[in-house]
Amino acid sequence: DTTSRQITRNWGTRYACTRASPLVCPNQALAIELNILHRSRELEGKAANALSYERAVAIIKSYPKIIDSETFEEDIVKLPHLGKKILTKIEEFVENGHIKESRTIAASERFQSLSLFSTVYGVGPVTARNLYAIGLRKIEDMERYYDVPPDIDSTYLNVLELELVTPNGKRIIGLSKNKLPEVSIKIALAIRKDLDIKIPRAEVQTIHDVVMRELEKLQVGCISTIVGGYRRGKLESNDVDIVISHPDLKTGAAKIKGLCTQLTKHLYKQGYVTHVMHLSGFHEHNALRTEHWDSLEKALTVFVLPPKEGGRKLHRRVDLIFAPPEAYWTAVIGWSGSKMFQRDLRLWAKVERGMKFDSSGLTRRHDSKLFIPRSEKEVFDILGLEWIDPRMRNA
Ligand code: DCP
Ligand code: MG
Repeated sequence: DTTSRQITRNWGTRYACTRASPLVCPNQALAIELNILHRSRELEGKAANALSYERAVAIIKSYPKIIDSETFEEDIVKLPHLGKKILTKIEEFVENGHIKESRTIAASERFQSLSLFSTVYGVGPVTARNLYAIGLRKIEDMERYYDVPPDIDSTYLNVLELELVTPNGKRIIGLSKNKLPEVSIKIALAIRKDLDIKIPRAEVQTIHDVVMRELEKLQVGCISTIVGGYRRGKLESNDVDIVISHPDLKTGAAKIKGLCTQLTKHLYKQGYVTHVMHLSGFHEHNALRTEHWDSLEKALTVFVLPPKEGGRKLHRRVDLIFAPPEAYWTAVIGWSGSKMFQRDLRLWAKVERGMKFDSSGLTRRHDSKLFIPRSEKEVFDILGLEWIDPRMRNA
């Protein structure tokens, strides 16, 4: 079938969006070692260097055979997109079963602290390095630094009404724009233990069903796709990502406009949404995810399901992304990931096709002509790309 042909044939191509990349690859241990080098460069702010390692990891993920001394000489050294330095690291792994630099870095206090800090939602490499520089090392240090209350339900943030109720009952109203990222970090720290617990597929579906059931009360006939890692086949997710639209190309855009805020408020009133990290169209701060922020309406929320008998309620991160009908399929692709797959999709569109791709649409560069794809497959067709199944987009 298409997928197995892609796996055996396309692994050496330049763009991640032309390769089939399974969730787990035959060289997983090597990918993990190289990823440590990628992460450390990223955390240290060495963007170009980080990207070459990230690309190397992506290439390894699509290589279908075990890399040993034979396949290394046969295939890997001939890859035009792997630099000398990285080839040496791969060779070292083939010979010794590990990469010395990766082990040293993984064991270092600095890498461990920076990695830990950046697992907190809203903390990027720059903030992580700043926290380290002023002497913070552990999550507990961060909790003290950000003055996080022990109980999440006592920090209550309602971005919709722009007020924060602190544990001692103080209400801060009218938070300034540049304070919001800090509040998001506070919330993320407060619910960190919940966020560390991954979300199984069944619960992802339940959350999706609740969201769509509630949305139906506000606007009938909307359509949706669960995207993100779930769509790529991950058994457990860190958050739930849902792309929502209306199928009517004529009247749908008007129906979608403002619906994101409306739904978020509704879910909040129903007790499903407890906190809002970011709501676009309300507060345009770009501090959380600076890369490739599209122009779609979205709500990044904290969500709770009513606890099962004897269970406790778990806070989950749920992202709701609203696309106008003409941008539904590009939004579905853009939010399905992986990050590298998307990056190369944009690059492919630009370099090979003279087009601009992002979640909010597909346009021709020279005259900005907008394409209106009717399906996900059509986006691939317009871009001149072979169809890649979402479960094979784990570059
Ligand atoms: N995305 C992107 N570029 C970014 C951030 C996100 O292209 N800088 C897209 C691709 C991701 C999708 O959005 O797959 C959802 O982002 P998540 O952070 O939720 O990542 P995943 O859903 O892939 O994994 P998980 O949520 O399990 O960590
Ligand atoms: Mg996700």
